[in-house]
Amino acid sequence: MAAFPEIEKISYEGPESHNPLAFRHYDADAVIEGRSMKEHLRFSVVYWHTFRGAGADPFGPGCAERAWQLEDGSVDDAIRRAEMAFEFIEKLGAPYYAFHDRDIAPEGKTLQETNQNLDAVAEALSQLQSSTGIKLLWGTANLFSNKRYMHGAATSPNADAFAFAAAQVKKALEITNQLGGEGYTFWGGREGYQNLWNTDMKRELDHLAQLLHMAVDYAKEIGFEGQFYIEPKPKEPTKHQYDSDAAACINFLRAYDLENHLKLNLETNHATLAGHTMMHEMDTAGSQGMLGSIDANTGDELLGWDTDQFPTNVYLTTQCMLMLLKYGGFKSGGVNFDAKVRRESFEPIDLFHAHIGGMDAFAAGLKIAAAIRADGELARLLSERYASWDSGVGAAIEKGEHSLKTLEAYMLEKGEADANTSGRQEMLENLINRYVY
Ligand code: XLS
Ligand code: NI
Ligand code: NI
Repeated sequence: MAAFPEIEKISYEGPESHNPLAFRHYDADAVIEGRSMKEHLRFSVVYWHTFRGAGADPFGPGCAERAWQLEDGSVDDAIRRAEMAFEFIEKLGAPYYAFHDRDIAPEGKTLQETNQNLDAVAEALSQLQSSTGIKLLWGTANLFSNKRYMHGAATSPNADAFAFAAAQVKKALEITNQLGGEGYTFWGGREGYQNLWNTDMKRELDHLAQLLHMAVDYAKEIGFEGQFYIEPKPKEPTKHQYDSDAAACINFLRAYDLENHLKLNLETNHATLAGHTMMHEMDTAGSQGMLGSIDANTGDELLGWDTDQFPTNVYLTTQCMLMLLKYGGFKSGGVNFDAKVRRESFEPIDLFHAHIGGMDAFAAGLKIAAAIRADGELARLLSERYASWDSGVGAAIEKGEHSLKTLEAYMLEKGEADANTSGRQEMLENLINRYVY
């Protein structure tokens, strides 16, 4: 059964188009900085929001109309849903998708039954992947919905919750590997705390690192060569999530000898919940060689939680693409729409509008970022600002030729530091707007 019989494949019609079901900027094969838009952006559709979400919020259940929600919870239902999911992704023209184990297949009465369900749906997904050419960007395990994880999974005080999580990660890795997944993500779920009186933070962090090491070891064992990611988020569901932002994650990975095995999967709304911009998070990760993938969405300035809205702000996507290009583009990750339509957008077609808008906003951001780079003015002004480091005392400090003593001698002789120059923030913001509109 087709879920979207009235929708044709979405095509590129150019910036002048008024067709809401066409791309105005995303021209998959157009080449920018030597790569096609498709290769730069590596768009991915998420199973959880798009094919499992129904728009529930804390005040009411979901009211979305979804052909694939008429379900009895059987494996057959899950397979029908998978077929509809692939119809959607194919018509949209996104090359990738991403899932949690529990998104794709129902839990059985036992772990064994659950794993069999996963095997059956994975078989169907594998066929759908080969008939459509759509690929798996990354897989992950849902270690937060089931009540056994109420206190966390890897960081639970209950060792059996850890053991169950380990079993789940093992199976999710096998399925991801079987489906040729290009990555595997760890988002902390309930790994954090609500109250320090009942929490042994150090012990919990040690356990989290142990689970990640087990995953790295098992990946080697089964020949999984995809990239592992850790996804920072500062709060929700716990008051304090351990993987709170890019800097905290990088510190954690280094402290536990994991920095060569995981990169970061950064999400816009998580960055803003942490009090950062996405640009900041991408620069933090990129400058440390840890920029892996991005979960593309946005928050609402007036709402304080993870609303996971689709990104439509071209200023934001320009910043993301500037950072991505600065660090050489994706090696394994992609622009993964970890985003959901709002509760009031309950019709199936809204899923197309949402994704088309997100893809176009990123494609426009890519074009603008490439234009900024080609022009070179921003880069020139930036290097000018640091010119004092290119020669004289600055260059010598950078080469390691100075100490506190020699710098004291230098300053005693010179008497006062050279005058500062203006930061020119307004001028630079105006400069960026020149390319944006
Ligand atoms: C939740 C996270 C989640 C991860 C995958 O806030 O963004 O969706 O991306 O577990
Ligand atoms: Ni996410
Ligand atoms: Ni999120």
